[in-house]
Amino acid sequence: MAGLDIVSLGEVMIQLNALTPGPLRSVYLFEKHVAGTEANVMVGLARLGYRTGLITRVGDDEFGIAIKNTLRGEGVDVSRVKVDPEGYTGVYFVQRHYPVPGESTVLYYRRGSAASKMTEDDVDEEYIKSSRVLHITGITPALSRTCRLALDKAYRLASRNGLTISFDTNVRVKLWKKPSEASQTLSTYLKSNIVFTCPADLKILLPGRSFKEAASKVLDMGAEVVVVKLGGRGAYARTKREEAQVPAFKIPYVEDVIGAGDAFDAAFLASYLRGYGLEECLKFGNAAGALVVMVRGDWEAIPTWDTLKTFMESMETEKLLR
Ligand code: KDG
Repeated sequence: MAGLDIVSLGEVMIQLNALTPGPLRSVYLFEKHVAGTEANVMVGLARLGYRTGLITRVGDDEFGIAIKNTLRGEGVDVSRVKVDPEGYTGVYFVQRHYPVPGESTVLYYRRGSAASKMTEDDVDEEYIKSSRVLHITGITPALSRTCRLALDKAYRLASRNGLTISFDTNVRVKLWKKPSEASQTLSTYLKSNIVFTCPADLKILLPGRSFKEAASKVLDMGAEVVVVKLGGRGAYARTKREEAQVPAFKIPYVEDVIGAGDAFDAAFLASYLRGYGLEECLKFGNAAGALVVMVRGDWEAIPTWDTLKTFMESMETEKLLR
């Protein structure tokens, strides 16, 4: 099997994104996208020159075909995307700019989906071993008990075979019975090598601390790098030796913020693996996130290195003109 750089495991869905802002009850037109946090990151890293692969299950339906074709078309290895003859592909809707301007909310139709039926048998050691990095998120263990076991197996195999593990906390409160269930389950993964998170997730996972205090606690738990995404306020990262914080790029409008965090992860990881310093990695992450929030869809606007450069140079020029 050809070697991979980064492998991931998680659900990919069909996203129906509202064409107009406002409450979904009064939205009449939707645009179809393929999306899912782990897939978004794998597409992003593929655009940035890495060989990526995804372990998942899709339904034996038109949406499953769309997902497989899209991932394959974006250069993600789909040899471990199983078509489940019994399951169906999950779907979710995106409501934009309502009730909070600039924010998006989701409505899921995914319980019992093909991906939620993944088991440990979906994860094989040869595939994990063929990669240098395992990227996982806090969404997969929220899908079902068998998904959690599958994720744990991937985590164990990655540790045993010396892969770098990257974990995005991605606490989706709608998928957990209560916040304490999320914090108990996800604490195991906080000792991954690279941890991506945000202040809202840290409040649930490590309550009663500022985000900087919580980041330092995550380092104590075993992480090597902790990255806190601050949305419109930029991003912060720290290791045992250094810390860095950079502001967000000032962009003219926000179309849909969903997927920005994944674009950030992809660009941060891509630059971190290339050996850039923390501050540079944060800037690349912010740039990728900024590009994604200006369009609907999670990954369509994730940049290549050339696009990143063009965008960042244009932002510099913009600053000089101000
Ligand atoms: O990060 C974006 C994801 O949250 C979105 O694509 C949907 O993967 C998704 C999920 O499970 O919420």
